[in-house]
Amino acid sequence: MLEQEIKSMLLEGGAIKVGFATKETMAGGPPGADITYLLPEAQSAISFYVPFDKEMILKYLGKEDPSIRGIHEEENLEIHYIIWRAAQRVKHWLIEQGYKAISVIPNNHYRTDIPGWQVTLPPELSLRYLAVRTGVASFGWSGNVGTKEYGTAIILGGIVTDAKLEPTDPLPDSESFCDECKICTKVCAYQMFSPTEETTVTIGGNTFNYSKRMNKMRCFLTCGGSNGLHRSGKFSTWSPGRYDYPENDKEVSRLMSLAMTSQKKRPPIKDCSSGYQPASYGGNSNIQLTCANCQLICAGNPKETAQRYKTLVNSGCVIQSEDGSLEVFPPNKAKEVFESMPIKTQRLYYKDYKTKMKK
Ligand code: B12
Ligand code: SF4
Ligand code: SF4
Repeated sequence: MLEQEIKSMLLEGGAIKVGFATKETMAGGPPGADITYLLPEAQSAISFYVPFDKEMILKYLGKEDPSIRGIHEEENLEIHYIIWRAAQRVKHWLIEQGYKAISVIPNNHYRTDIPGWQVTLPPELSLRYLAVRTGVASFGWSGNVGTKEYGTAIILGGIVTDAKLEPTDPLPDSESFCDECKICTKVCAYQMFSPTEETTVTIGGNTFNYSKRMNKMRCFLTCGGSNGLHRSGKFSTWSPGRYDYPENDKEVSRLMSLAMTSQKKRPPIKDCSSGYQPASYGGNSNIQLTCANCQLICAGNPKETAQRYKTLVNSGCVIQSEDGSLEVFPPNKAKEVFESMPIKTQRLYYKDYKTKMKK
């Protein structure tokens, strides 16, 4: 059976769970659910995931040591390679069997044919929609998908093919890991997703809910590394940026041009990993991972999630030294160290963009 062969290959390649969708089970959803965008002849799609290491998550959230950021980044990139290699193996095998197949590039790849794609970030195929419709995972409030075993700390893979595969069902509500504790909303420095408002999508006759995206550029600013300080001032991501919280879309836009320009003038973060260059931006932009808090905070069970939250809020704030290396201090000490830096250096990480806007 095709499905069995595919499943075995993916599990052997590092996947934990595998599911299947068809054109029919993905029908009627948002454009991101269209499996024929990547392959017009597509009849089916395959979903799978690979989890993060649980011990590393605690070290990363707790900023146990400045070297952890680089180690996490390398783990993240390695998981993406595992996914890509597993997907490519299945793709090649399907082609050898006489089918057409395409592997979904797992991240940072958008539909650049859509005007304004740089802000709306439309996926070629939404791996989250595919995962929830196939029952590989279910939606968490954050919009990340996950399972009771791993929470949302999983990375997704996918393949589309013209082979006709038997679809699998979405997980029943009783199997959902998300109890809507909303801890994920408390750890996003710039509140990319709403703590109260919901988005509902219907895919293949099934309805799925997750939080409304407020403005994706809020994540771009924080997860992209321009800003790190949480609006509470009590902890930061791994980014040394310290900009005030943008209250509205206008402030987000202003901060986008200002903070991203300053970020380019900072030394690259100096640790064991130098980041990566996503193809959608023509390889001109180097990303070093500094956040993923909303994804990594959720362990899939309330006890471990609470432990991760406590670890993160007590993890301190990051400051960058002149040579690019990062140091971690308690929040008040970090402020003191920052304010003792030359004004020229401070301006790489903070500017009063709000007062300037009002004038
Ligand atoms: C675009 C994108 C982003 C964007 C926007 C995220 C979003 N929309 O929620 C940004 C840069 C902000 C982002 C951030 C992150 N991402 Co990201 N990202 C993606 C990407 C490419 C697509 C996301 C997606 O499914 N969008 C569709 C839906 C979910 O978004 P939506 O805005 O609600 O869609 C609405 C409309 O836009 C419209 N719509 C939907 N699709 C389309 C398509 C078109 C063409 C149009 C016009 C409209 C449209 O309909 C929806 C309902 O109104 C995927 C890779 C992939 N190919 O799937 C990774 C992915 C979702 N990212 C991932 C991760 C891990 C992250 C981060 C944690 C960052 C990090 N350090 O890794 C954060 C998490 C933020 C969060 N809480 O959601 C993982 C998530 C894993 C998981 N467990 O869920 C993915 C699946 C990558 C992977 N291979 O695992 N991401
Ligand atoms: S932290 Fe996890 S369980 Fe809690 S609301 Fe967010 S996604 Fe759901
Ligand atoms: S990755 Fe970080 S900045 Fe982006 S939505 Fe999640 S918590 Fe917010």
